[in-house]
Amino acid sequence: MMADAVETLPTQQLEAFKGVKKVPLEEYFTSGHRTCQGCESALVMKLMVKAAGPRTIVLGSTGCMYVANTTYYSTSWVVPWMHTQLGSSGSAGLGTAAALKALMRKGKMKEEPINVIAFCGDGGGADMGLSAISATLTHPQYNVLILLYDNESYANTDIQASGMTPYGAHTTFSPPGKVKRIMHTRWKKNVAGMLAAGHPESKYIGTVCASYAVEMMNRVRKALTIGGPTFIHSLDPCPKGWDYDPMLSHELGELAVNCGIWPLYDVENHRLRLYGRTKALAEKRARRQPVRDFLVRQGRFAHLTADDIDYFQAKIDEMWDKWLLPGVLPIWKDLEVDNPPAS
Ligand SMILES: Cc1ncc(C[n+]2csc(CCOP(=O)(O)OP(=O)(O)O)c2C)c(N)n1
Ligand code: SF4
Ligand SMILES: [Mg+2]
Repeated sequence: MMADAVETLPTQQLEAFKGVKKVPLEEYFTSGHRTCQGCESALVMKLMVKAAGPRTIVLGSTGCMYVANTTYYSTSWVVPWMHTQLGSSGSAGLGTAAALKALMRKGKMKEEPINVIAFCGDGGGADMGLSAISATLTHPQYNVLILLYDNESYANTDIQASGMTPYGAHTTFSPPGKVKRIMHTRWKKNVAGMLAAGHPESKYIGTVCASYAVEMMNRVRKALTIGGPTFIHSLDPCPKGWDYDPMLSHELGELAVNCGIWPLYDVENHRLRLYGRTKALAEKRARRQPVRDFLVRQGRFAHLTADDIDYFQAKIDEMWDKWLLPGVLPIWKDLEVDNPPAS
């Protein structure tokens, strides 16, 4: 018996930009927003929609990228844009893709491939809205990209710790004190790896960093072209929450990749591929930078002692030396086999 084929709509065929000179000048996220100087998440919005092009609908959950981009009847979005509740980017994205499909099927809209991108912050996506994103990734019949912009805190409400806040960071929920120096002791959640491991219906899951802008845009183009439900996780330096001079945003993104704390990879049609600087590190063509170089540039880690930094480095080394898929899957390599029962 043949299984019913999943009915999907065609996607836009967006070829990779072959170098920065091939990137179009048109902007679909323009000036007039009110994000902080040096806000990398604003750059992510700009590059994301530049990569997607004009026939795109963007949805976004509450957070800096909602509040600062749509203030008092003004907006920097040139494409259609809609706000959705904190925690709802998955549902809003899936609902929009389903609605477009139904309208086209009923002849109420011209049939054409329209990109649907739903973005969320780490609070809205990696914590509160994880279940809705997971549900979306189980529906292969809808074309929707979820982009999680990760500034490692609930930034818009004044930098509360999220599941994505790194070990030891000073947030308004974890201020270092005289009695207890490290208030935030959890290692960052591994969202892209978790989603890739658990969602066989998704044909694209990847990580990006806007310091590598063309590579980042090409991941967005790839996800939209492959279609179905897809997911991209972006690490975004945030001058306010990470407490550094805004001119360092680009450098901090590079440092996060080069010290191995933020591995760049694609899981495309279930095949894992490291790319860019991460590939060079894994192939030992480049050396991992000490995480100290990344930490000392940020006020949120100013209270860390040399021992704390050693601990941080040891945890990163563990990601690369002990994980089954280095930097991707936090299951340790040494396979334990239960002793068979004595017969
Ligand atoms: C259900 C709900 N709880 C709390 C809030 C208050 N709130 C608005 S934005 C925000 C922070 C969201 O953090 P994140 O998703 O990481 O986005 P960021 O602000 O960092 O860009 C919070 C807690 C809300 N809007 N809705
Ligand atoms: S707090 Fe951070 S994420 Fe929010 S607008 Fe400022 S720099 Fe951007
Ligand atoms: Mg956030």
